[in-house]
Amino acid sequence: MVYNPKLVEKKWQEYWHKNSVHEPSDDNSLDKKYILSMFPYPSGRIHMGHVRNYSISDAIARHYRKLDFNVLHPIGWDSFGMPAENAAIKHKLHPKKWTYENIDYMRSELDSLGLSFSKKREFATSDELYSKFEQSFIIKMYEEGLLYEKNQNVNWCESCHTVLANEQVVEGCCWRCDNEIQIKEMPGFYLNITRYAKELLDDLKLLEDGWPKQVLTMQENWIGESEGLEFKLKLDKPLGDIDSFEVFTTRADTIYGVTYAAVAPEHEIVKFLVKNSMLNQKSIDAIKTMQGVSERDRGSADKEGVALGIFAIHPLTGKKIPIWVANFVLVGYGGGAVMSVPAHDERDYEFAKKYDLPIVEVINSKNSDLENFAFTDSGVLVNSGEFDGVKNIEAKAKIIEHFEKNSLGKKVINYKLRDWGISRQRYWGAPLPFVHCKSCGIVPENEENLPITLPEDVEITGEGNPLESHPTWKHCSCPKCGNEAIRECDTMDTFVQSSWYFLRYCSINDETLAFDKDDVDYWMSVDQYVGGIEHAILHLLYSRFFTKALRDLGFIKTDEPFSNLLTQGMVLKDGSKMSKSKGNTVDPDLIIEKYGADTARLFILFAAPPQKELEWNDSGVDGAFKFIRRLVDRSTRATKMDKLPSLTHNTLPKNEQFARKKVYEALKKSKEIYEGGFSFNTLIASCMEALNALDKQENPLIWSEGFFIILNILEPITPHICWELSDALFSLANFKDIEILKEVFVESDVTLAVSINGKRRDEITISKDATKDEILEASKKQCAKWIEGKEIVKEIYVPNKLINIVVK
Ligand code: ANZ
Ligand code: ZN
Repeated sequence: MVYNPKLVEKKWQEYWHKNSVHEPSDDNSLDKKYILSMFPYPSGRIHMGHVRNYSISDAIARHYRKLDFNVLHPIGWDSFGMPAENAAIKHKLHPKKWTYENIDYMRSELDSLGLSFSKKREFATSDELYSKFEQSFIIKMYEEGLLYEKNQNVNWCESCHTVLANEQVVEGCCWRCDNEIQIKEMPGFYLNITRYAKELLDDLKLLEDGWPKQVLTMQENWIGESEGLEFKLKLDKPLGDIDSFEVFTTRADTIYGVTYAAVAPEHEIVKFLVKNSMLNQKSIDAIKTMQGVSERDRGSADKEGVALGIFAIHPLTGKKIPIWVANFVLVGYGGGAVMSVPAHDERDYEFAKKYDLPIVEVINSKNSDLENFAFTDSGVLVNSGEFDGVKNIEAKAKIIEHFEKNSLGKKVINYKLRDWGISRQRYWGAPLPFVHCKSCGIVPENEENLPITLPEDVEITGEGNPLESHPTWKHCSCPKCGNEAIRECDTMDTFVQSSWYFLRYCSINDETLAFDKDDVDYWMSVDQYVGGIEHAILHLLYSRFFTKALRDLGFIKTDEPFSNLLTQGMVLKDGSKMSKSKGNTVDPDLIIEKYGADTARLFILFAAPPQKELEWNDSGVDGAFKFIRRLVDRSTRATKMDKLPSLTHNTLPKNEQFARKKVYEALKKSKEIYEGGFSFNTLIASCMEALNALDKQENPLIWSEGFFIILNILEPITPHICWELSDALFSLANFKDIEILKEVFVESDVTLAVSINGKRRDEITISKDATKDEILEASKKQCAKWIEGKEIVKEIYVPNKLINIVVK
């Protein structure tokens, strides 16, 4: 039999498609599994990372179908985003045309891999229908105060005329034109993700068993909860209406060590001083420079500051402390100001040394060396009034209590998480469904006008927002008062679309509803999500937020979208990540053309555990192909039958028992790996061992059974050839759960070590049922040459272990 993957694969892909083999049932009483891989961005062609991602999720989906679950394994396209506009600029292609042509091409590539997607549910997020539902959610969120508009500092590229995401700023410059970015205050829409900070953090516990520890930790740190004291520092002389400012400290125990206060460059006090000409030009310039640095870069920059010439009153000692502006104080955290304790905080210490500010020790330790370092460990309080002598951990609680009792401040919990800015000055995105009216302000569009669609006649130059410069698009009438109004020209961040696509899959492309409530109830949450670790914070956090928000708006009941998460490792070649820019990519199409999809899938799943990096290896691909060819070749040695042959294990010859054991070991593994770890590589290795053991067998029944089971195990991995061979040998009766035969694993013989005078000489293998006398007899026979001519003094037998014969 020759192996011709092209013929076989095309045949079965057509068969699956024609017979809707992979479409889930709409019977919502069946046990379900929702298996999802992160949907692709239609960049043009699939790459090996896609092959890996979808081979993993496909194997899992096929496995659960075999166990009779109702399986949903959908696919769609994350199709809004900047590359489409860049293609428009570079190749003069319309983003829409570029995107949908890419989708068509990539769909055919995915088809050629034989992936068992539930295709009736496919959609692209740039479809107008998808925007319609998304815009309606966004309006509901706006009405609930979950979405709001505000002015905030953003990264701005003057030459590209657009806001950039933090990820698009490379060393302070625009990733596209290399122009230095500016920090600019601009209006934008923000989703109130911080309202969910606590729940997002607490619910990570629900994911402990299903998500990689690393991802949980990254989310925990990103949300960044910290408990501390919030209080007001009074100014010694008020500045207009400002008579105090708020600070937040996690170290209330160090309060007596405060020697100065520091505010953010954007703080209202600074604004007041500038506005009222209370600072000299040099100070103003220095503050401007600080403001021009992005928050992320401020953390690593040298400590910079300016004395403001004003003072605050220490809340416990009543002493005057100078107020500085410092570059490391962030405006959006706590009150945007800090009480500075140089003796016990590294940043404050560095700053105090630089500007010659006093350093007062309040936590005592033999190990401290305040001449050279801040002391940040624990100890006992000194110079701290009534709290002297108290251990600092206890003092923290006591001082907070003191503040609360005297109404000076309160215990609070702060989060690092910021609200999610979703406005993008881009064309190829979902329009934000709002208008700006002179008399009514921001007004959401009427539901019946949705979707607000993009105009197709645009000129995309890379300069400015094409929606802004379109001659007519933005002019509209106010949904509230009917007067002339201007449409919001920003579009939504594409992460908004990927925050709920998994809900849309639950119903089949409904024209009137985003999704059916009952369907979502049935399918959610996703039982197994598969995707790259690079989404650990962005997409995986946004989706958790969106799910909770939609739940609270009454659309769904789900608390967490993804019960289990597998983060697949990268595909490398020559030690570095496969990427176009490095020129080390391997084109999946060429591999499929040369070897077939089954080989590509087998190699990808065999080369490494799915969570680990995978090094591309041409000879490994060749090896995978040869294994399949061998499988095809050996299939002739099995007898055609439509169920497992019945064999009586303990009457079979030893070698046949051994071969059966290898086959059933692989079967056992095939059940175990899906329960945890997904180590396809070890499963495939077990199949290879089983085939090796079968190779030495003559009995066609042993072959039939072995083949029946191996094809069953490999179907999720190399589906085409397994369907082909199964069809020929077993009439497709094969792909269901197979019971593990226990008797195959029962050992009928034991092996025992035999010693003479305590020295190990040999071993015997004997039936488990042998008596002590039979065992001793066999031992003496086997070790005759050490016993001959000697007198046996003693015979020792330790059951299941050893025999010792003492001679003289
Ligand atoms: C005094 C102090 C003494 C502090 C000490 C630390 C050690 P988390 O919440 O863990 O990040 N802080 C407060 N608001 C800030 C802001 N807007 N920008 C920059 N830093 C700010 O840490 C909170 C600590 O970071 C606070 O506790 C404050 O410094 C500083 F020995 O107050 B601490
Ligand atoms: Zn109006």
